[in-house]
Amino acid sequence: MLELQNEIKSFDFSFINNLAKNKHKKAYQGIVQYGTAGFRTRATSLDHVLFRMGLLTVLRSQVKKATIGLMITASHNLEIDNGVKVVDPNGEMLETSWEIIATKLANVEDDKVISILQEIIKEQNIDTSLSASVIIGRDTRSSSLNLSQAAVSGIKAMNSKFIDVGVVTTPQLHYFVVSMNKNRDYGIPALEGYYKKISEAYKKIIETTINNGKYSNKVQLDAANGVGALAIKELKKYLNGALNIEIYNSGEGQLNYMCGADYVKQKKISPLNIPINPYVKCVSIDGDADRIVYYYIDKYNQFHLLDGDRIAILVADYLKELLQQSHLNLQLGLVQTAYANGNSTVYISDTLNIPVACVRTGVKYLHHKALEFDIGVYFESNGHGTVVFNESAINTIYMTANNNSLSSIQRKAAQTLSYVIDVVNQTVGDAISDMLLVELILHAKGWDIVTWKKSYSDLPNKQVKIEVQDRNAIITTNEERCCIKPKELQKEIDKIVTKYEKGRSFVRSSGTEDVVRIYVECENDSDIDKMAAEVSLAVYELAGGIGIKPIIPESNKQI
Ligand code: 16G
Ligand code: ZN
Repeated sequence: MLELQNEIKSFDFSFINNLAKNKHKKAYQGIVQYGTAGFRTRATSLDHVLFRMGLLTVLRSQVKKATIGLMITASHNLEIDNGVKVVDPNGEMLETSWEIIATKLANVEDDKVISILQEIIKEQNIDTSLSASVIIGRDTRSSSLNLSQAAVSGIKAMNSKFIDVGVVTTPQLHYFVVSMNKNRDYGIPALEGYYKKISEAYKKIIETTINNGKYSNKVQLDAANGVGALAIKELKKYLNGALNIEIYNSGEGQLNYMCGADYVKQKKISPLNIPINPYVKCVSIDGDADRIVYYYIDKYNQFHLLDGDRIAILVADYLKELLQQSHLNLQLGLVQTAYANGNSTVYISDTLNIPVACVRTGVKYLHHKALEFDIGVYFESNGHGTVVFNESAINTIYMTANNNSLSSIQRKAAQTLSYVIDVVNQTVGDAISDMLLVELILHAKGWDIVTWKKSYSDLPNKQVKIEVQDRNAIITTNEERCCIKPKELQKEIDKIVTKYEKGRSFVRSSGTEDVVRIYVECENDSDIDKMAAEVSLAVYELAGGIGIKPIIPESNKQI
């Protein structure tokens, strides 16, 4: 069980000042920005940022009168990078107005740290005599331990209580924050509580549904040489063979290097070190285990990706089925971003008849939108996503499951839904719990991975990035689907897309790298490279591209 260390006292600003100017002084003079996934940059530039985030989370905890989380990870980035994100009391990402505060505090000179802290206290009207608590976790990067110590140094300097949970996945840290704040209604705030909750619910569903088809419970899992490998090894102990997970890239190689969910999704190829046999179900998760994609190769050695869009559809379709069987009138909805494949959106709205919303990139936007439904499924196509159930949906499901006056079919479907609630990590996308969710659905449907893939075909698509002088030169609207600055760029994009059947393209500045990202999709595979190059060239010329100028290939040639 987690235990809080360090008792609250009043702040000693001169002590904090001393730490800021000496032990945790700025080693990096560039600007760091709290982006979609917190601060993320070279690990060597982050010590002062972590110290200051330790200070800040204590204030945040006092404002929210709740436990706040601090996760040290750079997710799918290579080992050389690191990062930190703050987790708000309900497991959400830090509130936007505090991202600005965090950025300010992270960037001021060492001797200004105290005055900024005092400014925050005053502006936010913080009662600094209140008790505070912070939960801090880290991924397996070699830089993560020192960085977590810098954060602890900040937390201790503010005399706050804290729990250092050590090496955990990002979703586990979110789970801890929520279970600490919800008085255990959500789950027991310990790793054992996490594993038990998801594995027991999973086993219950598997036991009560019959695999009457092609389903195989074998999964080859690429753990990106990250923390997910440790977590899956642990999970296996709780699953007792209910799922046969073979783990690859479990830490012997370099973190996220030619492996992991992001690599597989972007390159559309298998990762290093995973046995390639036709039709074997494979899974890649990312370095902090909050993203997941499925894939297989066919007998012609062709690679087939089942990304976040497919997972969302599989999950939403299954939930709809259970809602129908249990006669529950709950509003189910799905949330995507502009990156979702056009055919997936058409399939959801036209074939599944499930309302689908589009929001801008970044988990917080998807999560927030999904909360508008009784049951909201959200996934980015990169494999980050989950399902959120509102309180009244949860109560209705439990009541139906236990209502003996209803038919056994109705009750059983509601019972299954109640187990699904426990398999899902509602606090944030969780590769491990998402895998269990996918597996239990495939099991219930009796599907192999090929059958799953057959429901619809993706439009050919491509993502590229262009380095620009200033990524803020690109401003978008309409959930990133339309570029309003530079002014002429959208007109150019519109001209290009009309040349291609089912053509669609958008550009946006990255929230995690100094680049502009470009997405293109169209009907014909042979057009995709050309289309991507044309949009890239337009971005390069109109948005201040640097480096090598994109070349438009003749049809069918690679860029
Ligand atoms: C971050 C986001 C992810 C988004 C990605 C986009 C969170 C926790 N993570 O990893 O949702 O897809 O950024 O990156 O919000 P980009 O802005 O560089 O394209
Ligand atoms: Zn991640």
